[in-house]
Amino acid sequence: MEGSRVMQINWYPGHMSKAKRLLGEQLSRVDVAVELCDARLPLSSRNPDLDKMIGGKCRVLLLNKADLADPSQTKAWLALFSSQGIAAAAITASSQGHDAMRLITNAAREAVARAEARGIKKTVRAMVVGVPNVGKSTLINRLHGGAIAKVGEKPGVTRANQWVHITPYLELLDTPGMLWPRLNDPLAAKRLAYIAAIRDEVLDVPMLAMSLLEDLLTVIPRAAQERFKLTDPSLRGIPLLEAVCKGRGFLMRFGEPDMDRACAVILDEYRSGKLGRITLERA
Ligand SMILES: Nc1nc2c(ncn2[C@@H]2O[C@H](COP(=O)(O)OP(=O)(O)OP(=O)(O)O)[C@@H](O)[C@H]2O)c(=O)[nH]1
Ligand SMILES: [Mg+2]
Repeated sequence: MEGSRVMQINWYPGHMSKAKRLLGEQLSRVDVAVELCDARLPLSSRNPDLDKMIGGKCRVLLLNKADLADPSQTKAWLALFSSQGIAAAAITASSQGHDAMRLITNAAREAVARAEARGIKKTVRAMVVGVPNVGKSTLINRLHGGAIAKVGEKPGVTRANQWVHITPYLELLDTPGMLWPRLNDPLAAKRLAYIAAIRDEVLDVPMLAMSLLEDLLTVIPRAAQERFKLTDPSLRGIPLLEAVCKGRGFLMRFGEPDMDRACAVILDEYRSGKLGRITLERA
């Protein structure tokens, strides 16, 4: 561990390239593309290629996990997307789905009307895409009204495409989470790791936790100092982690700091919202 600046993310996602090929194929067959991003990272958790891949198709953007993001920042992001002509809404898929449903229905309105003009009652097909762990399957379960798609707090839970009937006239396609060339951007990659869009197993966890805590000390200094019982806000690197161990009592048998425990707690408490509602990217 030499400091967050040199953190390497070794990420060889075997099923990702297959997912990308399937995404392209499926996009040509659906009426609407539903893009989920994480409301805490509205920039880094979006796919820069999706515009190209979707072409002229209807699309909606859902900023999920809004319950974990700063509401005023979410509002600012929505205003920005609206000014760019993107139909977007902030949602908390784990507790409600009607805003998502409204947006999807709206996006499909023209296709439905065209079919109706030909005397056909159309079944709208929409595909749900986004980075791993953003809540795609959770949203589908919410709209379906039951646990039809597997969800989990780790990335890479959904391994294959799955069509789910929401109503007789709406079907949603659940897809495996995709990481895209964002990983070429080390800052975006690091932030995606903070929100567990990248598996911890392929990461240098101590480096990641240290870097997250350093970022939190910049974004929410008081809350972070309080939560981790830090008395010297200028600490960085290993001494910072040691201070967390001391402050929170993460000590081993002979009093040495339990660094692994401190790292796990830093990541877990940020991810579960215990430090408050924090948006890491400003609109
Ligand atoms: N706090 C919060 N947690 C959520 C929300 N939506 C989903 N989650 C949680 O996020 C985790 C990932 O959810 P999934 O639905 O499996 O995510 P996914 O996008 O399908 O992930 P992959 O299939 O791995 O690509 C689960 O632990 C969910 O409970 C939300 O709106 N708020
Ligand atoms: Mg899934």
